[in-house]
Amino acid sequence: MSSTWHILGAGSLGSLWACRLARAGKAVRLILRDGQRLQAYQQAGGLTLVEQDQTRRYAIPAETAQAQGPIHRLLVACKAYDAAPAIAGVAPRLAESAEVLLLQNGLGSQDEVADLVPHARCIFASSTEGAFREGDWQVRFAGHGFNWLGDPRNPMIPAWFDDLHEAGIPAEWTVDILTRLWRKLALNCAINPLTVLHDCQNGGLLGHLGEVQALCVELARLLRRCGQPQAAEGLEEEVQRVILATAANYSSMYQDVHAGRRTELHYLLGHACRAAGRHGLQLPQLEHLLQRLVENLRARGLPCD
Ligand code: NAD
Ligand code: KPL
Repeated sequence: MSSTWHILGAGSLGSLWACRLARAGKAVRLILRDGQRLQAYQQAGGLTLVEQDQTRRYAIPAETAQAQGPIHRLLVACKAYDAAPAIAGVAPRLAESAEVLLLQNGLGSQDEVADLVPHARCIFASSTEGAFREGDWQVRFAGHGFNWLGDPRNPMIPAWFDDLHEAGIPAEWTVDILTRLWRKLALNCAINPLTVLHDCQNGGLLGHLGEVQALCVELARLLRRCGQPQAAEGLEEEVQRVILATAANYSSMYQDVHAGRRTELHYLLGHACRAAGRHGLQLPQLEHLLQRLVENLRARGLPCD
């Protein structure tokens, strides 16, 4: 079986993973959107990683989804709303025993992907690392963090897991990946939409702690109803800790909105509200938050799904 890492989505996180794996001598191939992007990439001569004051270019080979050859190991690093359409483009190339690592934030996109490639093993990741694009094919490693990986259907650690340590990618295998993803989703639901609505940095929410607290109460009820009691434990305290620790930062949703980009709302607050609906749970604060956010995005001319 080939040990090449195919990377679908050469944006911020995909480039960060690609450069670190390539730097460690692992075989990496980027899968780019189309021939035009491939040509632009080839002209740039590779991906550039900026880390503190060090800048280095990696001439990682690239192709489009239409290239020939089986894919055994695929890292999907698109936004949550792009993951399923992107995987549909490479699905015919996925080998029978392929492993697909999904880096998307939130919940819902992982199941959309798994439904499209039932023969592949889908591994979910929850990442607290931070990276952003400084320009085309150039990414800055902005925040050290951690990656939890797991497969809700199979607790066996993948054979390639040590590649991550060798590449300096901090990661741990967990059998509770869904708990991790639900917890992060709850944190994002309690913080991100309010930063958009109040037009503030995370620390600005210290002036709206009543609203934050009411959301945390409902989110904890939802987590317990969804069979995630551990993810509900001490949620409000952690939300307050994150607000304080990231007081000077703008949330990822705030940054998306202010850059005129589509948000991942559907896989965050949208997912929470749909899950509540399925369980017949009334969560008026969360519902109202979703409604206000949708109106806000619509008024800005941004997609609200
Ligand atoms: P990004 O927008 O920087 O990169 C996504 C890339 O996927 C883009 O280059 C886009 O062109 C590409 N893409 C989309 N559809 C494609 C297709 N069909 N074929 C090939 N390429 C395609 O996004 P990102 O910031 O790297 O985020 C990726 C995921 O990781 C998101 O779910 C995000 O929430 C999560 N995440 C990001 C960070 C971070 O710091 N950037 C941290 C934690 C989690
Ligand atoms: O993950 C975040 C984000 O901005 O997306 C934090 C900092 C936790 C805020 O929800």
